[in-house]
Order: sequence, then structure tokens, then C-alpha cells
Amino acid sequence: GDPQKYNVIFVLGGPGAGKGTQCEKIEKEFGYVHLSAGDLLRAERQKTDSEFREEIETHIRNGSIVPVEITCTLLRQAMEKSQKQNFLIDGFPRNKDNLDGWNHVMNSVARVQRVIFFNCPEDVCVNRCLDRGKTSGRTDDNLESLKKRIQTYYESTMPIIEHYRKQNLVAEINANQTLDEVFSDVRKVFEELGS
Ligand code: UP5
Ligand code: MG
Repeated sequence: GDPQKYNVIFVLGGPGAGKGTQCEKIEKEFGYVHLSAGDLLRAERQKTDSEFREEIETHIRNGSIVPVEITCTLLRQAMEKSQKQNFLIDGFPRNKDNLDGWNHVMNSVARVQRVIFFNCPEDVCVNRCLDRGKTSGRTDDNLESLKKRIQTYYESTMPIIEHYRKQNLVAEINANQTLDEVFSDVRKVFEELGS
């Protein structure tokens, strides 16, 4: 590939599918820098000098999707700041607006190597998030927000996964297994990449 370009692996899947958990393991074993779009948005929401605080909080609580200009800027800044080449981008792109915005700004500087899709049944996703909600402090780990997160996932994010599937970029993994079982499937994806 083009040596100057960033290598990007998008990591998608429903709320609670295990994206963040697996990305941390991937970062340790394969050296890709883990950037969670959700974590970057939550951090931006905490900044007292950010003009986007309210807009971000409203979207997160409603399980709707923050405009791509905000998310993509946070991602690009984190990529530049890291001085690294290989990135796992967790929880993005979630809809057509995200995809178009990414392509517009990043196509010339980043190559999408793979899209890892953690496929997990809805009831398992909901139970994991509700369980985490006991301690996470996340304003969207409640049943009402979860219903909207799940709906957004099916309506807006699944079409993005299908878009990349047509390009043969998707590696689908059964996320309804133990952490170690999921990670052993993840490892196969990286072995195929030759890293
Ligand atoms: N867990 C994980 N794996 C397990 C396993 N194999 N067996 C048993 N338990 C397992 O895991 C969730 C929980 O399940 C944890 O308690 C974990 O221990 C356990 P986690 O790894 O956190 O799952 P993850 O898929 O990362 O779940 P998350 O809740 O982070 O997914 P979402 O996609 O819902 O959240 P995200 O942070 O990406 O986005 C939140 C919101 O931000 C969105 O709804 C949206 O409003 C906004 N957003 C945007 O607008 N744009 C973006 O680009 C990104 C986010
Ligand atoms: Mg996450």
C-alpha cells in the first residue's frame, strides 16, 4: 500500500457488542492505536470550553448520531497527535453522513484495511449495557436510551456494514462468546492481514 497513508480498521457492532473490550486487547497484541469515537465524544462533552457540549450530550442520550464534522475532526486530531500509522476506529462510521464525511476528508490520507463487525444478539447487547450501567456512569446505559441506540444501529449502521461487505472488507465475528473466544476469532483476522 501507499506508505504515507494511515491504515484504518473500523470496528462496528451494536451497543455492548464488545467493541471497546476487544479493541483494548487488539491494541496490546497488535499495536494498532485504539480510538473510540464514543469515548472521544464523551471527552469533548466534558470540556468546559467546547461549543459542542450540549449537542453531543443530547445525541448520546437519545442514541442518535452526532454530525460527522464534530466526530471526524476529533478522530483526525487524535490520529495526527498520536504520530502513529495504524488505527482501530471503534464505533464509527455509524451512518451515511459519517461515511460521506469520512470519505470527503480522509480518503486521501487513510486506507480502510478492514471492517471488523461484532455481531451480537439484541438481548445480549441490552443486558450487557444494563449490567454495565450499574457502575459506568454513562447517561445512555438505561433501557430508554438503549431502545433508541438499538434502533439507530439497525436503521443507520447496518447499511454501512452492508456497504463495506459489498467491498469485501468485512470480517464478521460472533460476539456472543466469551471474551477469549471472541479474541481468538479476532486474532485470525489479524493473521490474515499479515501483521
Ligand atoms: N462484555 C464485552 N464483551 C463481553 C463478552 N464477550 N462476554 C460478556 N461480557 C462482555 O462491552 C460492553 C459490556 O459488555 C462491558 O461491561 C463488557 O465488560 C461486557 P464494551 O466492550 O464496552 O462494548 P461496546 O461495543 O464498546 O459498547 P458501547 O456501549 O461502547 O457501544 P456503543 O456503540 O453503544 O457506544 P459508543 O460509545 O460507540 O457510542 C455511544 C454514543 O455516542 C452513540 O449512541 C452516539 O450517540 C454517539 N456516537 C456518535 O454520535 N458518533 C460516533 O461516531 C460514535 C458515537
Ligand atoms: Mg464502546
